[in-house]
Amino acid sequence: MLSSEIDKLVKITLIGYPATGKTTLAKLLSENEINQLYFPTHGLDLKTVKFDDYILRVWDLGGQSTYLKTYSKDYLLGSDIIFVVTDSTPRNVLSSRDLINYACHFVGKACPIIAIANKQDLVKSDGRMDHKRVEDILHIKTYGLSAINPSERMKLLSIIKKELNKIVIRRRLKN
Ligand SMILES: Nc1nc2c(ncn2[C@@H]2O[C@H](COP(=O)(O)OP(=O)(O)O)[C@@H](O)[C@H]2O)c(=O)[nH]1
Ligand SMILES: [Mg+2]
Repeated sequence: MLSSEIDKLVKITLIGYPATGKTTLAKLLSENEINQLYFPTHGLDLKTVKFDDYILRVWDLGGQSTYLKTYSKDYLLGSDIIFVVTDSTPRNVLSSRDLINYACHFVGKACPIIAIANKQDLVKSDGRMDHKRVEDILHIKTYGLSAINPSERMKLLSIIKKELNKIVIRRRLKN
């Protein structure tokens, strides 16, 4: 691989408890059709997505916390963006704080950790929190999303795009 191609390779890492929507989010980025059946991810699922002239490598680890504890070093290190995915229920949002602290401990300031308050389509029907409330609790930048809705793909890409410029600057400063 040419060094100019490596410059354009971006590692996006998804973490979050089971069934929060990580795999759906990865599919939203990489596919047009989204299957709403729930198949728990075992081990690691890697997806590659071309965006502008970047190659996004999306790492979707099985949500079982044992996986994260076992593989966190290989999994989290070298990430350019870490998305912490929550299902926006109060309980899950509160638990996700531990994951954020854990990820922070590993990557420090080297990589942005961004929360996705997923399943926003259910906010009105079952008392889930909107993204602002989630952000107040998590104290990191939080975006609301409904990963099952294919029309949200552009929103997700624009979230990523905002970070891509910063990634390029961070890499230049490092070299
Ligand atoms: N209503 C709703 N369901 C969602 C959303 N995102 C994911 N799901 C559903 O939640 C379940 C778990 O999703 P999945 O992506 O497999 O979760 P993962 O374990 O974090 O990878 C599936 O049935 C998805 O269809 C969303 O934005 N809204
Ligand atoms: Mg999964």
